[in-house]
Amino acid sequence: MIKRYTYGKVFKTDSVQSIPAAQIGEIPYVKADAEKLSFTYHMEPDDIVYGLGENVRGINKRGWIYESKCSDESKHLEDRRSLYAAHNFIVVDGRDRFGLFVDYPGILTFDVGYTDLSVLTITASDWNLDVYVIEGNSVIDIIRQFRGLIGRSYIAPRWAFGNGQSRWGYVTADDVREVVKKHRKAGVPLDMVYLDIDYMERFKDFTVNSERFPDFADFVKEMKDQHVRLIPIIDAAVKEEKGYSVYDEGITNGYFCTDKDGKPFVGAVWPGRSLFTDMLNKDARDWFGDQYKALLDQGIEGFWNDMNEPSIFYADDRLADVLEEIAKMREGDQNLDLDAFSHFENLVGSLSANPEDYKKFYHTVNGEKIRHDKVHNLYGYNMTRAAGEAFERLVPDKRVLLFSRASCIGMHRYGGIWQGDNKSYWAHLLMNLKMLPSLNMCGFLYTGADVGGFGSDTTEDLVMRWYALGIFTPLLRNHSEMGTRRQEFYQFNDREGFKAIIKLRYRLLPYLYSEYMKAALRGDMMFRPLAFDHPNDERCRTIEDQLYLGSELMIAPVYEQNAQGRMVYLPERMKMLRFTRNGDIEEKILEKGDHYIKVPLSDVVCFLREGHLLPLAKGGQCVDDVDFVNLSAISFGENAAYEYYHDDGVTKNYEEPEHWCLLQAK
Ligand code: MIG
Repeated sequence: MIKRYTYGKVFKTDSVQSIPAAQIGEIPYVKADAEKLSFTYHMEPDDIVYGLGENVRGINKRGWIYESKCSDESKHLEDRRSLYAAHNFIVVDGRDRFGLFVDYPGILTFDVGYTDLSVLTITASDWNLDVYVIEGNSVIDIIRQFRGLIGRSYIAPRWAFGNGQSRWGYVTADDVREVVKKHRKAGVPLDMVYLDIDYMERFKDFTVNSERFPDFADFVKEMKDQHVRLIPIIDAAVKEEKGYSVYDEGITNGYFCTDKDGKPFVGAVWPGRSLFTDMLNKDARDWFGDQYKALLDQGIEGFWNDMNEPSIFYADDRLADVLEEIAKMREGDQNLDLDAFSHFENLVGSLSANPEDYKKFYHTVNGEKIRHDKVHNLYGYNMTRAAGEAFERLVPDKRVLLFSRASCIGMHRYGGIWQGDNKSYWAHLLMNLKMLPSLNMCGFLYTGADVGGFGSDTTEDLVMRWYALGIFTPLLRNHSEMGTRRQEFYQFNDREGFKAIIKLRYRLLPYLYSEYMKAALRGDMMFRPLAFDHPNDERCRTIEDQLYLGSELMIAPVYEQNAQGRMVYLPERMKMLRFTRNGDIEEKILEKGDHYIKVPLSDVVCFLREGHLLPLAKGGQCVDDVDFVNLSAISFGENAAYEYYHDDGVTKNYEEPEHWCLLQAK
C-alpha cells in the first residue's frame, strides 16, 4: 500500500509516473517537524536501513550521514556524503517495515544514526515536498510497489550487454582500431569502444574532430562491420563560441540557464567558458535532445552523458574576483605565512563546484524563474531525459544505449548510470558490489562500475578480480583516466586468464539478459542482498559481500589482494559452479553453512540454487554472434527449470507472450 503525504508547494519532478491523491492526516512511522524541516524515526539496534542508490558505504546505510546532492565527486572515499546521484528512497526493516520516498528536487540529508546512533533524521532545505510511505508484506514487496510507482526501468539494446573497452586517451581513429585489432586477434570478445572527450572538436558537443576522425560515418561503419559499436560521450555544458550552431541556436532561442538579470549564465568546464542548457524547460530539452541526431545520422547507436551534476570548474564572475585577489597578493611581499598560504590555496580551491555558484543561475519552468540550487538534483536526470525523449521521436522503433553520470529517481526510465570516477582501489571493487542492490531498488538496472578502477594506477590482479565481478553486471566496461597505468587486458601477462573470464560473460548472456528483462518488466531487482530472500536468517542480515543474482545464482567475488579464496556463507544447500581458465565447469554440491572456497585468480565461482537451472550459450566474439536459442544448461535438483525471456534485443515490443518459455533439464 502506497500513501502520499504532501507539504508546502511541491515542484513537479516527474520522478513518479502517476501521482496518487494526497493523504489527510499525520504521516505514519516518522515524526514530521515543519520548523526543523525534518522527519525523524527511532531505530532499534538491529533495524536495517536499505536504499539511497548510488552513495558511499554499505548496503545497510546505518552509521553515516548522506546527502542527496548530485556532485562531481571523484574520490568516493568513506568520508564523502554524496556521489553523483540523488536517490531518496529507503526501506526500514526491523521493528517496523516500511519504504519511504522523498520526492524533492533540492538538497536533502539522510542522517542514518550519525548524530545519534539510534535516530534516523531526514532534513530538507525547505518544506515543499512529497513523501511516500509504502507498506508491504516483505522488503521485496515494498520495493516492487515502489518500482510500480516510478515506472518501468530503461531497457538497453542487447548488444550493450557485451564487453566494452574505454579509456580517456583514445584520441584518434587509429587508437580505436588498435583496441579492436588487439581484441579480435587474441580472441577476446568485444562489442563496444567508448569515445571520450577527445573525439570532439575542442570539446564541443555534437561535433567530431575531423583530423583525428576523418570521415567519421565511414569509420563508424568500418567498426560496425567488425561488430563494434562506438559510444561517444556527451558533456552537459555547451561551449561559448559564435558560429558554433549549438551555441548560436541556444542563445537565439533563450535555451540556456540565465543569471538573475536574465543574461545567459557562464561557467567553465572542459571547453572553457560554457553555457548550461535549461534542461527543465521542455522546449530547451527537446532542442538539446534533437542535437543527438547529428551523431545518430552518422551511425552512432549509443551515448554516455557526463558532467551533468552539472559539474562547474569555475563561474565567470568568481574567477574574476579570485584573479583580482591574487593580483593583490602578488603586489604584496609574497611572504605567505600559514594563514596567508591557506587563504591563497582556498581561493583557487573554492572555484570548482562552489555551492554559491549553484545559486547564481535560473531555470524557466512554465514561465516561472526557479533558482538552480532548489532543483539541483533534476539536472542530470533531465539531460538524459532530453536524449531519451529525442530517441523516441527520432528512432522510435529502435533501442539506443544511453547512460548517465548524474541521476535522480525518474531518470531510470530513460537510461542507466555508470558508477562514476572510482579508483583502482580494492575497496572500490567491493563498493561496486554493494551499490548494485541499492541501485536496483531505485530502478537503476543498466549499471556497472569502471572495471579496473578509473583513477590511480591499477594492478593486473585487481583488473582480473574486477572482471570476475564485472561479467555479472549489465554494463561491463573497462575504463580508466588519462595519465594512469593502461589497463586493457593486453597490457598484462596473463592474457589467457582475462580471455577466459570475458568469454564466460558471453556464455552467460542468455541468462543475464533474461534476468535483466524480468527485473525491468516486473519491477524486480536483478541483484539482491541475501536477507531479502532469507528474512529470518540472522547471518544473512549482516552479509554485504555476497548477492543473489536473479532467482538462480549467488555471487561472492574475491575483493582482497593476494587472497587465494574467501569464506562464503550459504544460506541454503547450493551447487558451487567453478568456471576455470581452460573453459571447464566444475560442479560441487555444498551444504548450508560456512565454506572456505579457493578461487585462483582466473577462476570465476558462483552458486546455483536447488531446483534451478542456469542456461548457457556457446559464447561468441560479439553479441551478434551468440546463439540465444540453442542452449546448454547446468541444473541442480530434480525438475529444475528456468523461465527464459528471449526477444530480438533491438526492437521494443517487450510484452509479447512468445518471448517467454520454460527451459527444463533433459
Ligand atoms: O572531469 O571525459 O566520469 O569517465 O573519462 C573528468 C573525461 C571528465 C569524467 C568521467 C570520466 C571521463 C572524464 N570525465
